[in-house]
Amino acid sequence: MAILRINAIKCIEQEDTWGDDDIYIAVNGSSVWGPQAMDDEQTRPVNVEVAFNRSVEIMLFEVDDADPNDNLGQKELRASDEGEHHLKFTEDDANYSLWVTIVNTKKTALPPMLNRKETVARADEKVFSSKSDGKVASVGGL
Ligand SMILES: [Ca+2]
Ligand SMILES: [Ca+2]
Ligand SMILES: [Ca+2]
Repeated sequence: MAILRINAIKCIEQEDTWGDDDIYIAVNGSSVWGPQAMDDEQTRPVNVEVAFNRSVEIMLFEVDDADPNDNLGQKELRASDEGEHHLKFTEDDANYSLWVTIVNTKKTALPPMLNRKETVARADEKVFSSKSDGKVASVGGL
């Protein structure tokens, strides 16, 4: 399993001609943030986390009353895409940036101390086995 962490959103250029955009973020088909008013050059913290399995789809929408909501684009990330990503949403002549982080929970499931102990134990094993190999070799040499 992995976690998608949506850190922040920035509007470089909004979609609506008049007034602020009303932006919401959908992950795997469900709205997870917004709608929030966004103006040109405005950045907002998002701080939303969504758990997923193999892949995750992120979509950005701009809410309109009179006509259907505008789809500003969609991005897909996989559980293996660990780390930070800068996603661009530029459909409908809009320009938005999203900063997200993918965390693979399989690799971070063990506490750091436990990981360190395991590494030390493996290193000791190597030293021991190479020593015994040496003994066997010297015995064989005699
Ligand atoms: Ca619109
Ligand atoms: Ca609108
Ligand atoms: Ca529209």
